[in-house]
Amino acid sequence: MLHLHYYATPNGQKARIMLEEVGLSYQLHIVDIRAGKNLGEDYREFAPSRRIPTLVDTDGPGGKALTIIESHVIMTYLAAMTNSALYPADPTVRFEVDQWALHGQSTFGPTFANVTLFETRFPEDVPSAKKHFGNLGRRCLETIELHLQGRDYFVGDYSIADIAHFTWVNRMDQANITFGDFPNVRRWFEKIAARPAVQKGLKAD
Ligand SMILES: N[C@@H](CCC(=O)N[C@@H](CS)C(=O)NCC(=O)O)C(=O)O
Repeated sequence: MLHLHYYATPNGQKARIMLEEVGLSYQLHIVDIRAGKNLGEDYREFAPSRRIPTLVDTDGPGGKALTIIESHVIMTYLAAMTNSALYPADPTVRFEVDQWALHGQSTFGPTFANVTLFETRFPEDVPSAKKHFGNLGRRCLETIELHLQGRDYFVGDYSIADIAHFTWVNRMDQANITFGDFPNVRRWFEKIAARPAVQKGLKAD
């Protein structure tokens, strides 16, 4: 049985969207990070980073329970379980998917997390941080706007590289950024947002 420890944030939603896309059944455990429920010893016992998402497969490889942190690894684990085309097996294509998936995970996502913090979360107004991260956020959007020119998805067909960016673009309003200058990003976003699995994977409960 798969257990997803989850809260409806961009990283949590990536794992849940992937579960919905591959069609495996799972039990959802809401970890209210706003109330610090992730910081208790009971959660640390199996989630060393004390963050969400965490996936527990009670029937992991060799019949042993396996715990996985990091949304990228959760997505690739689920793809491996199901031979999913969302993480293509062809080494060249996989290299490209990894490249863009990690751009989403380690460049785009953390930048947008910072833009959101300074734009709409922190009570203090810190103009220099807003300017710095706002510029970085726009650069990230310019990167994907150019890449998506003439493409439906990041690499060939829909893949985990798209999911890795989608959940952050979905929260762009919280970063006070609009689609205005980014028509390719809007077109790509709307196509993915229409997927039933994505709509289920974004849910809060
Ligand atoms: N790189 C990790 C990031 C996980 C992460 O930062 N999760 C956030 C929510 S989006 C969290 O649990 N924050 C609560 C905390 O750090 O206390 C992943 O992709 O899974």
